[in-house]
Amino acid sequence: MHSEKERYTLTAALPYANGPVHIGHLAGCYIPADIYARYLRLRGRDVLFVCGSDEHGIPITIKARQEGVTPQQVVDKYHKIMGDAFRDFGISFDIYSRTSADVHKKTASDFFLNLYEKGELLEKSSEEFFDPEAGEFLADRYITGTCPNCGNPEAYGDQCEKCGKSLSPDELIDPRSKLSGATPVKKPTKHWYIDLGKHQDTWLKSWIAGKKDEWKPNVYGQCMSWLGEGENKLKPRAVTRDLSWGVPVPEQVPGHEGKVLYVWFDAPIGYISATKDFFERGNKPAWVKGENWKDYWTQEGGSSLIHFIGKDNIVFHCIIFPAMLEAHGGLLRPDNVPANEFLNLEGNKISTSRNWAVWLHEYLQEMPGREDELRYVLTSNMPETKDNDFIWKYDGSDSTTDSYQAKVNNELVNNLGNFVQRVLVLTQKYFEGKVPEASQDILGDEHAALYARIRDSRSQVEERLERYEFRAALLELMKLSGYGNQYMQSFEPWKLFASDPQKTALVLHNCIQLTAHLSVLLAPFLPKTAARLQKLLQLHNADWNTLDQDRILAVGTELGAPEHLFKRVEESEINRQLEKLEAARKASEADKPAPAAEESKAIAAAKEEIQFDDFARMDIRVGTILEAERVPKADKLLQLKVDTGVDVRTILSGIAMHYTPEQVVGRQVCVLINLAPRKMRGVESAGMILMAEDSEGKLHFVRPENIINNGADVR
Ligand code: B3M
Ligand code: ZN
Repeated sequence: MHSEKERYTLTAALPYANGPVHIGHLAGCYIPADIYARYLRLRGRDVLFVCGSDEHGIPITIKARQEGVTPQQVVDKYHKIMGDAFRDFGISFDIYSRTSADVHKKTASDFFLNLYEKGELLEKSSEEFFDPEAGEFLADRYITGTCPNCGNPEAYGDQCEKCGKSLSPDELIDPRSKLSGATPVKKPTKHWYIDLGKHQDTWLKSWIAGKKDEWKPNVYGQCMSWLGEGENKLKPRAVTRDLSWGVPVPEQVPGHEGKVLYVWFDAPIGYISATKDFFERGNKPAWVKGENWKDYWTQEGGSSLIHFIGKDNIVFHCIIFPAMLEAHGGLLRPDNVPANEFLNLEGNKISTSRNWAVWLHEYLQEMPGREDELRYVLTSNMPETKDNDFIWKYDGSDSTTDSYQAKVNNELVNNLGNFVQRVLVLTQKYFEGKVPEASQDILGDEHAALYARIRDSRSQVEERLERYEFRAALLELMKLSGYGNQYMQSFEPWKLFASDPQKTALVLHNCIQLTAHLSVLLAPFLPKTAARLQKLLQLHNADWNTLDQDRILAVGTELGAPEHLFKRVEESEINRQLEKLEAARKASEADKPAPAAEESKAIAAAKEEIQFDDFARMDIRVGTILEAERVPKADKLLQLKVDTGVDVRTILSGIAMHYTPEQVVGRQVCVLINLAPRKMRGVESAGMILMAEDSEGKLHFVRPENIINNGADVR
């Protein structure tokens, strides 16, 4: 999507320091940014990844009033909580700075002065609401009154939270100041504005139009919707406010008294100040090759600027901040802004006020050691192209295959963890834990196929990462792990060893090499797991070039003692999380009407009686779907590779109208394995997956209540 550059300035949105961070923040921008940063570093690119707390703005002062403390105390508290949570989840910022830092105040103030002196700012007077008792101008949020729409007596000057209507303070009936309770009066005041319309005409619109094929469609579309013509052209936008909490308007500017920079003016400059802060601290990691902030922000520095944000911040990063940078002169414009959509939680919008959230600092305490698990679940469900839902529990139903529980148990434990564990155990058992000797010739084509597959997966992962398709990249990697399981299963080294130790050596050798490749490919996504795995493999200082070799580990390398990379998540852990949400739901009155009762269905009459022997002739086993793909020209069929415990086999199943291939991989199912094979569409299908059909004709998998060993008998 972009030309390959050497230098990158990566930013992740500066979170407001008025509360802790939750899973929506993580999935929306911090995880994608971190995956990308880690990937680029592994590739040896010059990367600076910056973030920090956004510590100005009305939400902070409101929080301070609620808690009876100063704004500084509020931001100190949350700056620490957020910074710690990011660190614990392995979000590898090169700096986590803050906008109350001196370096930021100076940078933002100088930035404003630069624009002011260049004549880039318009000065305008307007009438704003003022509290005559407190002697302060009032932000819309500081004015309450009765909603003209629903009669709520506690509506805010910008919105009624009861009926959701957007308001202006003028519309409130009987408006009052939150500071003193006095009736606000209008008072003239002067502010500075950035002339967005001028930028739109001279370069902004054509610049954005040129990003049509490069930026995500949702981002490009939203930008274009702001850039109308005539009446709908961008209007001048105020960049100052009459407040005391914020970066003061510089003293050189006449009329600066009592005025601060608008929070959305100072916050994005925070990315630049964070960069300065980083260089001032002076402990530069090897991947940061530049010498000072200019290398990452000026046009001469030649860096590629990428903003990672959520969709609600698009206009600020794609229109307003670029206009500010342009007005300043000499600075970069963003190359890309891969904004994500929103993550919902259990079917509802994440809400701080209703406590409908999974808070990171709580998760860390309640599910310790499971940071990579959450990273995995959030990445594989990342709201890249549409809003997505986070669900805790796997109840066996279709709608819960993407749940936390299913993802951890069926994908991390059963696929990746299981493969690694088997590789280590068998190497220990047959070859004293050392990478066994491998002679090329015994396996012929099959041997080459494994390495070709590894190379192909690597280039797929790369391609997806370069295009910010993090879900797809992760899926590719998990498919490679599934392939590893299947490869091993097809040779059954635990049986093979007795008759052919040499071939067993080769099979295990190859599985170990595949594991080594996985350990590197995994590193951007699951950094802690990758580090643990590399330690077990004695793989030191691996980077992306390590993947150039087919055989990463030398024969004779001693592997660590087998361990489980992932722990199965227990019912009780999940229930605890659900109970917390239930409590939050009860605490907030905003209850939804109960869903309509299901219609009764026509149930088929019973079939004729049979004897137990008739039933006993059927050999039904529990198996796991390892791979799935659509069958060309057959709408209804999925071609599955299933590990039945007895073997790995191909089964065609008529479920393609109900499930996508991605949805079924990793699932446990029940399989009739002694059904006579049948050829369909030129493929032989050996067995049948058991499904239940509901009243709407939808198919559901029949499967054990808990994940159990493959090959278990169903009777
Ligand atoms: N603090 C809004 C947010 O947290 C804002 C982002 C600033 S990025 C410069 O969604
Ligand atoms: Zn209302």
